Amino acid sequence: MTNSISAVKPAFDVEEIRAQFPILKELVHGKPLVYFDNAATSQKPRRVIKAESAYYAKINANVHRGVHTLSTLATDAQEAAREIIRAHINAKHVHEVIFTAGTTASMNLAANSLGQLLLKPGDEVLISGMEHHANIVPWQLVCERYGATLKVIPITDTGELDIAAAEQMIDSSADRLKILSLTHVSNTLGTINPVKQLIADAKKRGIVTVLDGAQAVPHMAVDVQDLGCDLYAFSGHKMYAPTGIGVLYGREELLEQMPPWQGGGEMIDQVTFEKTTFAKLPFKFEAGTPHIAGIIGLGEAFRWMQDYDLEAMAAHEHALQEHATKELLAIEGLRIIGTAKEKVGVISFVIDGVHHYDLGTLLDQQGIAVRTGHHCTQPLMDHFGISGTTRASFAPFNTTAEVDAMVAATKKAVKMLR
Ligand code: 7TS
Repeated sequence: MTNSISAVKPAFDVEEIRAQFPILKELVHGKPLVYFDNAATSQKPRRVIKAESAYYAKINANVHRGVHTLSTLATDAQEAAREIIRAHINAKHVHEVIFTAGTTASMNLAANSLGQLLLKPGDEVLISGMEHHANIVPWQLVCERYGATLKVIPITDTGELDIAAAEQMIDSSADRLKILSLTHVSNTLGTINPVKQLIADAKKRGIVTVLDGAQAVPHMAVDVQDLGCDLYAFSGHKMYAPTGIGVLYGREELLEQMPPWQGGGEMIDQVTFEKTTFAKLPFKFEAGTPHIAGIIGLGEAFRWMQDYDLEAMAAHEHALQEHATKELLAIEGLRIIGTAKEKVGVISFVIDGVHHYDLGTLLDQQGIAVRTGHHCTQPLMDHFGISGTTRASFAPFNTTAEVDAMVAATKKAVKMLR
């Protein structure tokens, strides 16, 4: 059977895609915007902006509450979005898709609920040396609360997981290791981690597996059943959807066991002052009024992505990354941070004698938006002995000409700064 995800897609046409992003017509400092900060947040196609505003203009009402028409329409639109997301990530059940405020909120839910369910003094949680702070700090807080220890898989100088060390850590700590939580794709290095293999190893030992998919979902087809993970977190705003909305996917059997994290309306079955019983999945984990407009926008963003061949999009971004790598390396004293074999369209670099902040400021004056700094991966910066990088992160609407503009502007900036 062909569904909207597997159907044949039109050939990849960057100009056709660009035309759908209104912000690309904006000027910055009088120059056409070159937006290379997609890993921080992506731009939004017109369809997503329209879907969000249509909710407010036509069907605004709270969900799962009223019997009135607008509430029913809003509920239907929200739950239709949940089904689109389920199909896109190939979750088995629609109630395995939990709406959160974003990856950070998803990881806090995961850490707090799993901590309460699983951790006791002497237990261990395993992460890696390339994690975003959102996959470090929640575990630190929870480990401290339950007397558990946070362990870290080392990374190599190319910015890849040390797989032998990871396997050894998983194998040797047997009963103590309760949770493995890894980034699927590194936001700073672009590295695509071989998570499937590690998840399989962890599963054999009954270790619960969590993936931070913030940088994966925008760039590749993610199939949670194929990955075999227990939980999978991502943000809408990095995949063409609004800010303030994200997802925590969870395998039904585990979600059933996990205690709720936040309490309030919508997540209950019965409340008395003595005792509360909780709602069924997914509502047990969705306390309070959700970001309904954001959910509808997220559904539309997935629909938008499904109109294209995700592999063609990824190939385009990868080609930009390879072109940028080749051209930037011609600059004397420039070093790429993150040279893994398997990378998405993210390129981080440092230049001798040039501070990333100064470079970012000069690029901005040319209308070029890059991110500078530690990218919320301070331990990773420590590993490389640097304070930050300049990072360009690509989307399907970016072009080779834009990469050339960035390279030319970087060369000019280096002359000024050195
Ligand atoms: N995990 C990864 C891998 C991320 O890249 C980010 C955001 C987060 C978690 C947190 O996502 P949020 O939506 O909850 O904020 N990364 C970045 C970045 O690279 N630049 O700005 C935000």
